[in-house]
Amino acid sequence: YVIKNNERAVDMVVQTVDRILANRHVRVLLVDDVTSARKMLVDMLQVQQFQVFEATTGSEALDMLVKHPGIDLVITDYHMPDMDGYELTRRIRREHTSDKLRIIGISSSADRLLSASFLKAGANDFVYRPFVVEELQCRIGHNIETLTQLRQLRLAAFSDYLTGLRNRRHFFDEGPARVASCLEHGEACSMAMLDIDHFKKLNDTYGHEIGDRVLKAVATRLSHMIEDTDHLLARLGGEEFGILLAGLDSEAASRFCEQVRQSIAELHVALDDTDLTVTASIGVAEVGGIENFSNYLNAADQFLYLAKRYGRNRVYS
Ligand code: GH3
Ligand code: MG
Ligand code: MG
Ligand code: MG
Repeated sequence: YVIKNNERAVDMVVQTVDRILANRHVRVLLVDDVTSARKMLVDMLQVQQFQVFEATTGSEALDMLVKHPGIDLVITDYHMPDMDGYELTRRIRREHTSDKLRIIGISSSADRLLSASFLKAGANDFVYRPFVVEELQCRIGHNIETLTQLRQLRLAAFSDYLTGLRNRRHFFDEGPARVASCLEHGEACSMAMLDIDHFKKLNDTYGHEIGDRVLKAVATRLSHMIEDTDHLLARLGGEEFGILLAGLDSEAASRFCEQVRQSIAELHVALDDTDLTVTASIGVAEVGGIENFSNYLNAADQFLYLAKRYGRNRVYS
């Protein structure tokens, strides 16, 4: 019985230590015009290993958020000389939604309506001074936990489960802005669509599990090839992948895709008794004009169809 209790105590210590270690990645901006009040909170947050940033006014806080884009949590006082805590909260919320940045209001005012006003302005939580340290720590902890969960959900929603690549949703979410940015800067941009050749046959011959392994190997190879570039890669579905080639005109994009094609043809997926190889066909279309994003993908798909028709294992543009 005693041993059991000890185990539980050890578990709790381990959990607390894990949580505090995780805090080292959390950036907190503390906004308060009173130095002593700020100092007390800074000490508390630093003991918990948070990365702490400080601002003495609302405008300084807004500047900080621009300078340090990774801030996760803002803790702001209500009474401040240039702009009050509500106004700061409202202004932060114009740029930062609550799934990306949490805000906790704090005040020593006796006005009991303050908390509702803060929450209405967009704060996630509010605490009156003098506060119980443990309560504030819990509220901070819950806000960080919510943020982490939202991030995990967002990541899962935009990732392909099998390959770990970005998925179709991400491609369509992110792609149009990338195209627009290329065109704005007077750069070219191309769309490539890649499809593994005779994949159904591979599945039929070796089974779905081996098929999955091949898909993962192709995905890994593709993501290595676009590493350190501005290209956007996603698994669009099945054995089809999309690559938005930022800055590349049709000719340069075709050259790049030719390297991709060769690299996939050189891939060996080890089975028990043999090595498996695959080939892929790629359609490439330069993007431009006022067409919408799915039209670009359709254009690439039409070239892909021709690449298949002319014998597969080739790039067609
Ligand atoms: P083509 O050369 O013309 O592209 O022929 P194909 O056989 O590759 O094309 P088809 O579209 O007929 O077949 C695609 C196959 O991909 C059918 C489907 O079973 C398989 N597939 C789709 N998603 C997955 C997956 O997640 N895992 C596995 N193992 N197979 C998948
Ligand atoms: Mg104040
Ligand atoms: Mg296909
Ligand atoms: Mg195919």
